[in-house]
Amino acid sequence: MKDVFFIERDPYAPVRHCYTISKILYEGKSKYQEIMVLESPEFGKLLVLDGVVQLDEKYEFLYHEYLAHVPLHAHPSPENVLIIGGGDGGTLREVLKHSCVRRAVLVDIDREVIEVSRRFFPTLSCSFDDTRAIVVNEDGYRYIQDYENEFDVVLVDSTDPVGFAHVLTTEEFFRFVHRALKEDGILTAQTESIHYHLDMVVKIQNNLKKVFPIVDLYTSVVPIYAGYWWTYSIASKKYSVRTPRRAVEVPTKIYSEEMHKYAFLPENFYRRLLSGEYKY
Ligand code: AG3
Repeated sequence: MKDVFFIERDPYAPVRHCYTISKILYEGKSKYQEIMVLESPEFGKLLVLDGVVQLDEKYEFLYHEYLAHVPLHAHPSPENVLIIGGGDGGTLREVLKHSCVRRAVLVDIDREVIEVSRRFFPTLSCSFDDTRAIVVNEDGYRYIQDYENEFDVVLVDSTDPVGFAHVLTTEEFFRFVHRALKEDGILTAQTESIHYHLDMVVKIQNNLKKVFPIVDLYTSVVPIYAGYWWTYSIASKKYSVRTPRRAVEVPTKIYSEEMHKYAFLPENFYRRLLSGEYKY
């Protein structure tokens, strides 16, 4: 049999990842985007939205564990969590590992992503039926505007900032999040890579700094995202975020108290990065 290849259409990366594919499991078009599920011999199933690989079964933990567990452990008792995007359920799965979480609301604009994930990605969508989960199919940017002093932690698990996801990186959006968070709340958003998207990272960090008193940046390496050195912007109203505030009791593959601390960039390098001194 001849090899079949899938070439990713990443909107911002200067390279194109090319995957060997053993099967196309699903191809469809929702109201918002093209959705594909591919089978790869190396990575397991891939979820592809508008030509961009969002996750693979093999390495998804490297992203979801960092996105969820860093802010959730920086908070002393997160009970009420909001996830914007994340329709595959991977972030929700990690959030609900915390027994202190009483309610996790997942707001994804695209119901079809959730349906596809339930059908093809059981290890990610496994928490949708948890009694603490509430799924809302709405625009997250719209949804959050109705809340004030409501959530302990907000997580933005969005696609790249193009099209409908772009507003989720603006100062206006961060002001809505700030209002929706309790007085000691924490926000984390996935914010692209250091290598290929540094301008974007700096812009988002500056937008956050206009709104939140404590802003920081942590990273993990995600082999399937072009740019690899992936960033998460974290903004906090009250708590410092560089060390966990609670014992790590959740089962994880990579996240630990030690990895939490090492995920943050050294202070001096972080400052150089944001000031534009780090250039290549
Ligand atoms: N959301 C962030 C994916 C960003 C991928 N971008 C890229 N490869 N250029 C992932 C959704 C998983 N819950």
